[in-house]
Formats: sequence, structure tokens, C-alpha cells
Amino acid sequence: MSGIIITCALTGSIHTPSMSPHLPITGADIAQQGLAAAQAGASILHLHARDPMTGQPSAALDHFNGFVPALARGTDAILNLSTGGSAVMTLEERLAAPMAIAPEMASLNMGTMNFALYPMLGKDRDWLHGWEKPFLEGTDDLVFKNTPRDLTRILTALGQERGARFEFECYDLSHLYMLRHFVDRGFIQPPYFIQFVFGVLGGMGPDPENLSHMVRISDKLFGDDYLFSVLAAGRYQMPLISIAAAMGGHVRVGLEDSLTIARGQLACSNAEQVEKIREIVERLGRVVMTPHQVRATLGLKGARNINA
Ligand code: KMH
Ligand code: ZN
Repeated sequence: MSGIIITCALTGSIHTPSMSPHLPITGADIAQQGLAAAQAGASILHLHARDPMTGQPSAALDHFNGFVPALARGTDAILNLSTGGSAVMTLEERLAAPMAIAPEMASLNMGTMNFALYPMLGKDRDWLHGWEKPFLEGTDDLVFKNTPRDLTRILTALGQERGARFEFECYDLSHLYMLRHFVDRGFIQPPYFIQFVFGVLGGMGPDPENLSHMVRISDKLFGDDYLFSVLAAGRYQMPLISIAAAMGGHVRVGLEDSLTIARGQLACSNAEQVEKIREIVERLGRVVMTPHQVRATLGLKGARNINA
């Protein structure tokens, strides 16, 4: 089996500060956890920003500049900026930092969908910030908008004009067909790095049968021109990505998608999750790819060509 890519998504926009003291919030936290995750074996760092005062997901370039330069100086891991941001942001807000930084990689969410986080309200908590509870409550009426027009805009502005390659986030079978549509329109060149996303309420559930089917249909639509990676939200993270690794796929960990290291036990850091999956995949006989190998495999433009 070929090498395996470990992506680590450091903070995201799903979890809120009250859910874990280990969720990185400030630029210094995000940089420090990113460097440690890269040291542990993550060759791609998937990046979101937060407001350091409130912990709220942020799209502000200033907040990205709180950690992107430190990561660019301190690691050769590939910096992958989210264009999903948070579902409550407008597309132009989501694009501000990636347009300015012109990263080697950016995420691209392949369809409009529900993004319901309100089940996380189930637990009794002492909320640290006033925004957290209303934010989660509001997700019962939240549309994560990624129309074909939005996708065209991102592919043009970041891909064609700034040389970024993409992590295609597919939460559903239908998203594979949307990806194929943009391939047919000539917007995207192979190989396609497809992230299958499981366990977001609004996308597909974390059933292994769904993973098999996503692979089957991707084989049909993209033949040898794609690589798949898997992320799964919450407690399904490690089990489902371990299956993906055994199937020859790639894996994504990180506190963006799961705050735990084992059932009911908070992870102390992003690096702890990287270390755990690294051990699992190495025991399966997979070899963790270096950033250099990933750049060659995915045809990235190189770290020198970003604005950081
Ligand atoms: N946290 C993932 C389920 C993005 O940043 O573009 C979604 C995500 C989207 O990573
Ligand atoms: Zn993300």
C-alpha cells in the first residue's frame, strides 16, 4: 500500500471554547498546536481562525495573521486554509484570508446543506461566553451555502488565479457528482484530493457502508485520478478513519472535528490525535508521507509561493 497523508484540522468552527480547554483559540495557541501536530506527523494543517478575545470563529485576516506566519516559518507542513469558515459567514467573508494569503491548499465544500450543531446543547455546561449557546441553538435553521456559483467563484479566484489546490469536502454522495461536474467543465486538474466527511447532521452518517459506497462511486466517476481521505465527527473519528486507512485511504484528525482521544476523554492537544492515528496506521503497515512527498503527489505550488 502506498504512503498515507495525515491532515490535522486544528480548531475549526464547530466546537466552542466551553467544550474543551484544549481547543486552540489564540494565534499563539493555534501556532503552537500546529507545530506540534506537524512534528507528530501531520503533513497538512487545515486552518481556521478565531477571535482571541471571545473564541468565536473568525474570518478576519488579522486573526489568520496571528498564526499563519509562525506556521510558515516553523514547519514545512502544507498550510490548507478553510474556505468554509463558519456556515454563519458570507462567502466574501470566508474568502478574505485565503485570497490574501494565496495558500498552497484550500478546502472546498461541494454542496449546500444543513449544518446542525444543536444536538451538542444536550450536555449541561457552564458557558464561558455569551455567544456560544445562541450560536448552537441557531443551527436548527442554518444553511451552509455552497452553490455552483459559489464553487465557481472559489475555483476561479483561488485555484485558477492564485494556484491553490483543493481539499474537496464531500458530505454526501451528491457532492461527488458536483465535483465531477466541475471536472467536466475544466476547472480542476487531477489528482483530486477528496475528503469524505461523516457525521455532520445534514450530511451522511458515520456508517462504514457509506464509506464503501463513496469509494465505489468515486472509482466510477474519477478512476485512478483521485485520492480519498476521511474525517468523521465526534466519537466516530478514530474508528472510521482507521477503516479508511486499512482500505488504502488517507486520514484527517484534529480538534476541529472531535475533541476526544477516547470515549468520554478529552484530547489534550491536536498532536495527541495525530500520534494516535500515526501509531494505528503504522501498525497497519502504512508509511506516513512527508510534506515534500505530499506536495509532489498533489502537485502543489510550494510553500515559497504563499503570502505569509
Ligand atoms: N469541519 C468539517 C466537518 C471547511 O473548513 O471548509 C468541515 C470543514 C469545512 O472542514
Ligand atoms: Zn474546516
